[in-house]
Amino acid sequence: MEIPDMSSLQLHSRPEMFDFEGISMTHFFTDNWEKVKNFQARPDDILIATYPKAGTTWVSYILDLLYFGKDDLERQTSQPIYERVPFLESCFQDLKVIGTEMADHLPTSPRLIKTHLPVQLVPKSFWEQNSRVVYVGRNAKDNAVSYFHFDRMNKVQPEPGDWNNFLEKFMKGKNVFGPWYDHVSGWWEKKQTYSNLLYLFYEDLVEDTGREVERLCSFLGLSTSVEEREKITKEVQFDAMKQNNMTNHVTVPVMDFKISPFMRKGKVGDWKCHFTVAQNEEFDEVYKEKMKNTTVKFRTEI
Ligand code: PPS
Repeated sequence: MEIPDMSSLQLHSRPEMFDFEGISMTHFFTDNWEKVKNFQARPDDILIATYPKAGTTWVSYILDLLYFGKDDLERQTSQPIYERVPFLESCFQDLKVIGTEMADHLPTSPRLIKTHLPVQLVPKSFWEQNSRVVYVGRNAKDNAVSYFHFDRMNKVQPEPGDWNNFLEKFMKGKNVFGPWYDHVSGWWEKKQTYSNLLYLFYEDLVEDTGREVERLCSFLGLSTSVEEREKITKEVQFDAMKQNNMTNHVTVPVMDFKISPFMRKGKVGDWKCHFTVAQNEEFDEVYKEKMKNTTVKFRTEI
């Protein structure tokens, strides 16, 4: 695999966040907006939608193995997952990563496409084409911890500050891709009227990956054999994906693994190692208020 030349990438400073249609964003996700907005989805596309750090890579890899795992060894050994599953709104010109172009040039079908957009910003052709959508949600506390470590190590994300600072921002919804609360509840609402949407939970995937793989197969209408499903379930376990250079993101030049690995812990409940008692109490208060109008429920431990 070709590693992009970094010499031209302007990384003297982290990107600024600004308000974009009511959502905090950096220019990396808005520079290509006209093309994103007018993206032509296809009826057999599968959109993998998540708030950042909720299990995107995990579900992307599961879907990739379900569709392309058996027949294409070359794909599995030489193409990192972020090339197989383009990140629709991303636009890193210097890295030659432009999500819409990568999606348009995918040679295989169905196309698997990743997005972190809140539901109201998803290109309308996905709804018009009745494309299938797999949403993954993760409890807010673990999601916040994972996002904090990601912002520390990923040089194209805004500086997170210290943990307390980051958590304050998270509670105010001032993270790239906006408030976690609105993201998970907006997509949950969508599910009530759009039947081609499967809403998965990271905690369920950790609890019983095989069961969730089966759930995915049934949603997608795949008749994958039990043996094949068991094989895939093994291949997508945290330790296997952490060892696998096609899924662990070691090839991403803007990530500093000396600060934190991409495949960090993969646990439910790691928030307990980060939240103080006071932070937890404040977080619970804010959570109650922000989530009072939605029925979606998360587990912070299993
Ligand atoms: S991103 O950057 O938004 O695409 O990140 P994303 O892939 O959504 O989330 C990364 C977190 O998911 C964890 N992960 C897993 N956990 C358990 N099992 C498997 N197989 C797995 N694969 C990825 C990854 O470790 C990140 O969570 P943390 O809590 O930081 O470890």
